[in-house]
Amino acid sequence: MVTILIQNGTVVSATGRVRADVLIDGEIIVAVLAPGSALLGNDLAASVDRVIDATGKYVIPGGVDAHTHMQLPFGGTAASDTFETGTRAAAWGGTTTIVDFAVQSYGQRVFDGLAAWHEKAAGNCAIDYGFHQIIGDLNEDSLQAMDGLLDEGISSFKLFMAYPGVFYSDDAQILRAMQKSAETGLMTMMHAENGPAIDVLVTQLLAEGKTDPYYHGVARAWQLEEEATHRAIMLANLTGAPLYVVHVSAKQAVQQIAAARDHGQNVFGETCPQYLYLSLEENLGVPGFEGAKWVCSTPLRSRAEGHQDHLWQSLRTNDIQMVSTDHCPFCMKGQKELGLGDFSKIPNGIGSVEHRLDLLYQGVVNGRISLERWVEITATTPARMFGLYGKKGVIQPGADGDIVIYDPNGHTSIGLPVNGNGKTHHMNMDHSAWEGYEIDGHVDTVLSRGKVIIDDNSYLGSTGDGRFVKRGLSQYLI
Ligand code: DUC
Ligand code: ZN
Ligand code: ZN
Repeated sequence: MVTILIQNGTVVSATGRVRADVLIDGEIIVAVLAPGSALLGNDLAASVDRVIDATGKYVIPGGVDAHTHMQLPFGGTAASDTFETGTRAAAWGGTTTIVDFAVQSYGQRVFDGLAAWHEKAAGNCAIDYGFHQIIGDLNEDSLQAMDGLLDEGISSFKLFMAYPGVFYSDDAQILRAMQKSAETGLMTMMHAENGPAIDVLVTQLLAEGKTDPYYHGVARAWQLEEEATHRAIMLANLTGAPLYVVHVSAKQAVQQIAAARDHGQNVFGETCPQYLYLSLEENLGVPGFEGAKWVCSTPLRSRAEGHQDHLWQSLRTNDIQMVSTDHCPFCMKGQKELGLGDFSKIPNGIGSVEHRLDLLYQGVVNGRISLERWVEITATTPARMFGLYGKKGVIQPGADGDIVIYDPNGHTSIGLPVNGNGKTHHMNMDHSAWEGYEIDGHVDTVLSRGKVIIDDNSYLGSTGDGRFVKRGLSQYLI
């Protein structure tokens, strides 16, 4: 077994920062030592296989991105990152665990959908991965199958109040699923937008000749996110289900979540980097078809209305608990282009799995969140929220050796070509939603279960390094 000592760094956790050395034996962290400690001998550095000098750098738990969609069939095409390309890109950005969404499509049995997802991922991932279960056809058989999810290591399921005819669940179905959630402890994850109302607006806008990507944002109005979020919260209140609202973008939806939390309800909220930085006016609304790069749902919101500032603030005050990417990349060519002349046919999704840690670190530099909160919202809370904590999301003895060495004096130009191949990132996309973003920090070294997979701007891992991780129940529930 290889032993590694990470020396002279500042170990940052959700609760503080401390100068400490980290000892890894094989796949596991075995000690966090005061610098110079002789507890394990007078010259520990000489007795290990490798010493990594982290002087002047942060040593943080590997990122946990709890919302990705690798190779998701969607909008007449499929998300362009495979488990292989997407998890490798994640590793480049310091994420060492993803939780992807296994899909039960309409007419399919839950466990057939799950098996298909295992087949896509097994042997292909660069980092560890778990699954949530999308329930796309909520019938008696699905409800019964949900009883078996926890044994499969799946402690959460996602429902959609949007996308009628695809993934949509009506209120009666949601109520039944939430009763199951309350009974089993499985977390209900909700895509909270009023899909039937959105579809009316889409039809009307198209009939008026309003076909540009901008109108995607108009049709998916914040009122329809707030309304669905409120409805989901009330159904969760009635049933006692724990509720996690995904990809929150409207400040009014945040206010609904905050109010429910203030009343003591087990309600949690996630936002994504795109809702913190990008906007309806500056991105979705750029003239012509270019705005298609930023078509995602929920949509980017108006900066003039203050959603972005509100989201940053709610991250600081814990009205929103964590940040995932909703990584769902599509190329412009052949994919986003499906919606030329009809915004409703643009596949929904943005690719960010590689940039989450960097983009959120820029929030530290810009004074939006503290260093500790950065670790909390990108690693520790996602691990606790989805039953991975102890192994993931923390640097402590017994945890997996998933560690990022982050250089606050480094720099990352998201818009510059890497590896001389003209691409601006490692995701399998022909553009970047983040072109031109400059980050005052850099992911230097990434360890996944004790193996150095990124170092000195090189990828040193292998396809298949990543393993499926069975998850327990959320550690936020009493
Ligand atoms: N939103 C997206 O942007 N893409 C995939 C599914 C979703 O809900
Ligand atoms: Zn969604
Ligand atoms: Zn999603």
